[in-house]
Amino acid sequence: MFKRILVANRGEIAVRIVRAARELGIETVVVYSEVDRDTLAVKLADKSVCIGPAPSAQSYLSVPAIIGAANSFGAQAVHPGYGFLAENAAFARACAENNLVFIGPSPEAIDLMGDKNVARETMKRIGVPTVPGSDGPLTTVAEAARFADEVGYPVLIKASAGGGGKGMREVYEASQLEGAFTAAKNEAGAAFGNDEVYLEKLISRPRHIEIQILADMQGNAVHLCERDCSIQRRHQKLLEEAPSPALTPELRARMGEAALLAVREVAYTGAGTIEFLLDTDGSFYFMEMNTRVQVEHPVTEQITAVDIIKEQLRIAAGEPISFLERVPLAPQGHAIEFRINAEDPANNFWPNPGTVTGLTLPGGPGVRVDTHLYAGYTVPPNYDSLVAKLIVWGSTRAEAIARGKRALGELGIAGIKTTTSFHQKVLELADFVAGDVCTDFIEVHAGEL
Ligand code: MV4
Repeated sequence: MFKRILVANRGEIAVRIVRAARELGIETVVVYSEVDRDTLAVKLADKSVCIGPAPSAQSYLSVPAIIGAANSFGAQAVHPGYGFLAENAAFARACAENNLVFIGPSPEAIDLMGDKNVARETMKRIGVPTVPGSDGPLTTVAEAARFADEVGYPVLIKASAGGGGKGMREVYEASQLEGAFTAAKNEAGAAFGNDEVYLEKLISRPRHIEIQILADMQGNAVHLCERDCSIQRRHQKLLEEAPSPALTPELRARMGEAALLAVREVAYTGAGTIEFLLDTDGSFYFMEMNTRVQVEHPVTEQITAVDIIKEQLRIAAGEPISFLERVPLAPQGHAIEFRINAEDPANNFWPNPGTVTGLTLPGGPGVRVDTHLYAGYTVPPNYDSLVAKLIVWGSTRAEAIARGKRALGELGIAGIKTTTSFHQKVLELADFVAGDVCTDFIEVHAGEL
């Protein structure tokens, strides 16, 4: 096992990684930018080093600064967390070239899954269900029109370098196709430096169901059930739950097996997530694969009693998955995560950084708070607005909802506006309580939220 690792991230995930490492007897070095000098991760880590000014490009995205810090502090490995360099194959390669273990999959796996069209074609080839659409990238409007006629409108034009909703265009009839095709290519070219696009039939009112997987270097690959992440706003997840109210044990087994097919095909190691679209008729289709630990990993931890970050550290150090005797895992109870962002829901979720003048955290049975906040901490304006994750667990979904209402009521973050009140409203909606949720939930219920 590693003696010392470098944590190349900030905020709640940096705290989460420091905690998991400490419990495994691993020392941590946390890097920070000048505005993050007083963050909780810096206080909790064994060592810390300032790697640059606030702008991410000069700090958390600076490969030389991070590699340099890891080498000068004698770290054996680097944990990238999520965001920043977590899915950057060049960074993974730079770590390897500097004798540092990148805590994540191979650069090849990152590159393969980073190209959404190559990922889709790979899944098609190995028999993972994919949405009917084009065979590879679209080069001309005529080709796009042919595939659109073949699968039937409405269709979705997607950017190969996209993901997370960027560079997508919905097309409802043939007359719109040329304009949408050209716009999607221009947007993708401008945003990613790669204007390649492909086409899929539009699945209307899907659920976003993602399967968590872990794979070690001994060839063991397991899935840890699903998360339902359908409640999103502008492709930003707000609330996630596990298991999904829409899955039966049979559907869970089929989606889990599909996810493991993908894992084996790319010789994946570490923690990963395969995202699916679940149609209202129970059909599911591959959407994307994320080659990082995700923000919402705690809901999976709560229903499987697996510490995903510790498993990542064990796998990266060459150890096998530690809970194989418990596989296959069945969900135990129900968990819901509420993303608490420093944003003002009354002002179009506009960021609301500032000093936390008072902090009251909820507790009691089935309540977990993953946060880097403390009373007196100042939330900087420079980074993502996530400041806390409130995760509740209940023996049933109804108990988890009741506990969520109770815990959200206890959560007190004075000095900044947060999304707490938004979540309290969601829990009051009959459609949510009934589990009747799909990706248009926020739009459909905008008037009540
Ligand atoms: C889709 C889709 C409907 N049909 N693909 C959104 C970002 C990226 N994960 C792919 N996404 C979608 N792909 C087909 N063929 C609908 C979405 C989508 C979505 C998916 C999951 C969660 C929220 C979403 C919000 C808007 C669109």
